[in-house]
Amino acid sequence: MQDILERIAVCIERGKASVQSLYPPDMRGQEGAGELTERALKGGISAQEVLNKGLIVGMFNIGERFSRGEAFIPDLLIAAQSMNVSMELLKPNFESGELIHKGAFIIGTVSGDLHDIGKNIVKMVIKGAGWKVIDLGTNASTEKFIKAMKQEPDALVGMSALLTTTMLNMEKSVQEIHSEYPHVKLIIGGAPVTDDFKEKIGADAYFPDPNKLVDYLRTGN
Ligand code: B1M
Repeated sequence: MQDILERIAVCIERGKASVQSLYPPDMRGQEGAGELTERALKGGISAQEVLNKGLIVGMFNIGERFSRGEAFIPDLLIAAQSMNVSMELLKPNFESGELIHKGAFIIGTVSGDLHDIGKNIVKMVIKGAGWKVIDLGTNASTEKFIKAMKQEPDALVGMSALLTTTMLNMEKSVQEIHSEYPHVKLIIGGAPVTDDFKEKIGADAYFPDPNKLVDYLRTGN
């Protein structure tokens, strides 16, 4: 079964979404991320394990190759497409949560940032934990967050950033929102974000992964 998770990771890394995908040519006719994800779930591997040991590993690997100049933007894009195919299949396992909402959670990727895979995973897990999620998408400006907050005054607000450059926009959004709405809980995350950064910009909480965020939502600390 370990083997199937490794194969999923390779499919994500190489952008092999399904058996029909023509790319990459050396994998033509082989099962892709979609078929392998379905098979892993049917074989009893949990959605969480498929996510952590298959999808996220594949994405990490393509990111490393991109850093070394061995992969390029189109490679990242087809990896992201394959990831989305698998995530759609995992979704029902995460979102089978309760119908009564525990509260509202506004989430968006900050201004200037187009990365949404991590944000979408966080959204999926929080929804599964019984929260109503208002998704502002990517490139979400401070104004967009504030507009959503006016519609959901009791909501917690989550921001994701994947670029060191857009962390500066996150800082700006956190400070602008907190100066006008000091009571609103602002939660931040994303690969380059740290606890020190949270302290520096005055956000209320930082979580490296959605599960820790869900613990916080459940327990309040
Ligand atoms: Co880009 N990219 N990218 N990219 N990309 C990174 C982030 C990079 C690290 C790659 C690299 O150099 N190794 C690098 C950033 C370097 C830096 O800033 N220091 C980078 C760059 C440079 C860029 C461009 C500038 C490239 C260019 O144009 N020259 C460009 C920027 C575009 C823009 O945003 N304005 C760009 C573009 C893209 C694509 C569009 C091609 C594509 C995104 C597609 C999409 O998202 N729909 C893409 C991708 C796929 C990546 C990598 C390979 C993968 C990102 C990802 O999805 N990771 C990435 C390299 C990497 O991360 N290894 C890279 C998987 C995801 C599950 O993890 O998002 O961290 P993550 O989310 C995690 C946690 O962080 C946490 O939970 C998630 C699940 O565990 N989390 C939260 C996230 N948000 C949270 C919020 C919370 C709590 C937890 O509370 C609210």
